[in-house]
Amino acid sequence: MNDSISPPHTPSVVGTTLEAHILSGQRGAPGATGEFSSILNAITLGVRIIHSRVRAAGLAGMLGYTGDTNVQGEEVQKLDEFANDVLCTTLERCGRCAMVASEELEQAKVMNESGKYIVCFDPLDGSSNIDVNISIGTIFSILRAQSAGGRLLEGALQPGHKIVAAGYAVYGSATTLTLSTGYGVHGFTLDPAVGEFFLSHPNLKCPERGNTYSINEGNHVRWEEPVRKWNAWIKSEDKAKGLPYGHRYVGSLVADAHRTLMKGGIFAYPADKKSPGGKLRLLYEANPMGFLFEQAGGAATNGIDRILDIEPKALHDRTALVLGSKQDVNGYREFMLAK
Ligand code: P6P
Repeated sequence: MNDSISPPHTPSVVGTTLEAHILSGQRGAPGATGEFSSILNAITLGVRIIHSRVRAAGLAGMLGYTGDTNVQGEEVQKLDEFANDVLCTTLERCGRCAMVASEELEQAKVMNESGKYIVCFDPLDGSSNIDVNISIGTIFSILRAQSAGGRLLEGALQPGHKIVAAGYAVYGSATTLTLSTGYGVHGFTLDPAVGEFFLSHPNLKCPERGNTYSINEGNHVRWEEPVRKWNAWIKSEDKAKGLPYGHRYVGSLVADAHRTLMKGGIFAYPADKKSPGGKLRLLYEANPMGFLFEQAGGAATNGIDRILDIEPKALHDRTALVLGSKQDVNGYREFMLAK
């Protein structure tokens, strides 16, 4: 794909749609068959359908629990199920998707064995916030399907550095889509009157350093000593070092990550006594966010190691996750390595 993913910005009565942005990346890509664009369009159609249902959830009686539980052992809210079904359907119908892996599916789902791409997604992240009208979202990543003779040689269990595209939607005061296809990060905002995403934040960059930290302080008693020392440091008074940082925590990864990407600072969900392997999912949350933060000039680790280098062992692996400005993520890492 060419370097300038977005067409040159010329003032126009019509903004740059997501489709035009994707196609501009497509144009000039050697051997581009449009499969990639078709997959991205299937995902964004799914996001627009989920958007409409999330907006009307209160009226549509979609709030509340189905009474089922997902592979994570969490009660599945109706909207989780709906969002998962929508994305599986739009990706199956586009006919170009080899396989999907979802936080809501115990196993990966083979779709079109001749497809070139695999899509991993968390269909509705932050679902515990649905009933209280706090921002929730959809997180996805796209990997290449290595297949020979129609058999998928390599499934979704690929390290994050193999991701070719990733993004997340935030269903908040506006519905936004933050996307990277490997050439920087670009933000789109849905115009609900038109049903189109328009480029609103080209070339998003995560500041080198921020002044906000985001962590669930309610887990303090469960943290290991290095995390507690970092936490005490970031709240200490030291004007010369720009301390203390302000604290923000929504409890919805897409919201906390989006704010951190836009304004800088650090988000951390460390492993703790309750979640010794970490709480967040490697394939559906950490990897796509790690790809996006690195594309925006930020960093993503498990506290010490680069998230995108972690070799997944199983579809529902969990991990500690630290996202944010390079300086802030490196500062956290120094506490984790200190003897
Ligand atoms: P806690 C939401 O359930 C989620 O998976 C992420 O979106 C969010 O960052 C995290 O869990 C919040 O977890 O334990 O702070 O409520």
